[in-house]
This record gives sequence, C-alpha cells and structure tokens, in this order.
Amino acid sequence: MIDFYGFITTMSWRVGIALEELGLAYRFHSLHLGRGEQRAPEHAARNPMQKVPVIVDHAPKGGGTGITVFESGGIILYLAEKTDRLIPTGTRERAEFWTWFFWIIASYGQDVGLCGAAFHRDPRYRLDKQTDYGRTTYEFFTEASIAAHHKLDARLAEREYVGGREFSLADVAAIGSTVPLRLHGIESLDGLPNLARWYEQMRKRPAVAKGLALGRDGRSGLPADYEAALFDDGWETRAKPGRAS
Ligand SMILES: N[C@@H](CCC(=O)N[C@@H](CS)C(=O)NCC(=O)O)C(=O)O
Repeated sequence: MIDFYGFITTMSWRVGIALEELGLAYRFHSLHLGRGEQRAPEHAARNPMQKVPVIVDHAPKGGGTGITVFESGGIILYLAEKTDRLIPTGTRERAEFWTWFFWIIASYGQDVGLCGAAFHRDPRYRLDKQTDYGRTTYEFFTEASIAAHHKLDARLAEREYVGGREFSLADVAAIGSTVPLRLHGIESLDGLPNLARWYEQMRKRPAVAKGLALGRDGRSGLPADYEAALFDDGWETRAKPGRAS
C-alpha cells in the first residue's frame, strides 16, 4: 500500500495519474495548501520542502521498511521502476525517452507552472499588472509558457507520444502540466494541432480522468471559474470529432 499526499495541483496530478496508470494500490490524503496543511510537522517530516506531492511506499520492491519519496519527477520514476513499466527498453528508445522526460520535468513543467502560479493562484506572486513591472513580468511568463506549448506541439508533430512511439511516463509527466492551459496563456489549441490531438487522447484515458479527480471534493475554496479553468472543464466541447484515437 502507498500513502499519497497531494492536492489539486499539476505536480500532484502527475503522481495520481501514474498510480492509476500503473494500477497500484494507494490511499490519497488531501493536504489543503491554502490552509497551510503542508507545513504541519508530520508532513515536514515526510518532505523537508513542506510541499506536495509525497508518497510513502509501505511495501517497497525488495522488502524492508517503508520508503518516502518527494518531487513529482522522482516519485513517478520510483513508481515506474517499482513496476518495470512506462519506461521504454532499448538504448535508443531510452535515450529519447530520458531527453523528453527531463525536458517536461525541468523546462515545460516549470515554464507553464510559473505562469499559472504567478498570476492566478499564489498570493505571494500576484503582481500588479497596472505597473510597468507587473505588466512586463506578466508578459514574460506568459510568453515563456506559450513558447513551451509550441515546442511541445512541434515535438508531437514528429512522434505520437511525448517520449517516443509508445505511451510512457513522459506523457504522464506532461499531461498534468498541460490541463490548466487556459491559466497558462493558451486560450485555444487551434494553432497547436499536434498538441490538441495528444491532449484529447490523454484526457480520454480513464487513468488520467481518475488521477485528475483526486481531491476535487468541492472544498478547494478556489473561485468556481478559476477551478473550472484549472481542470479545463468542458474540454470535450472543443474536441474535433475523429481527431483523437
Ligand atoms: N518540484 C516540486 C514542486 C512541488 C511544489 O511546488 N508543490 C506545490 C504545489 S504544486 C506546493 O506544495 N506548494 C505549497 C507551498 O509552497 O507552500 C515537484 O515537482 O514535486
């Protein structure tokens, strides 16, 4: 059994989706970030960064005492290794996979996440767009996010999936960050056809839907329109019939 500590955030979605894709048994514990539950001493003991997501695996491969892992990229790699799934075999396939997996973790996820966190949720980063500084910074983050989505679209023009020819952990890592696209400067996927195709494919996966639903219990305290944008509610109405397989 795995204890999973998370909230309705892009990094937590990565972990929920990975657990569901891999069919692992877990218990979800929602830590309300707005109420500061991530800073409680028992959580700080699991993650000195006082953030989510975190997992505690009580039945690790090879036995022994429980293993605690934080950092979404590290957690999902741990889970993939535990099950020997979602990472390709073969030197070339793995090299391609690692390249794109770490681009998602270190570049795409950061560029889009900063854009969302900076201007839509975290009061520490809520800048005054009326000032020159606020406007310039807002534009900087939004442009970086839009550019990252275009790079992902270009990648998906050459391969069906982010990490290569097969569905992999790179897709799991990416979809969590892509869902709140309306908060990340992407009003429409019309100019991003490859990303649109992949996005619809991912959203139709049952494990993705289950992972996204974790902790969405109506108690987030977020404004309803913000929460709807966070989950990109109504994405189906944008989907073009027959595009995603
Ligand atoms: N690089 C970390 C980022 C974790 C992170 O920033 N978590 C945020 C939510 S997405 C959090 O817990 N914030 C609470 C806080 O900073 O107080 C990961 O990928 O897990």
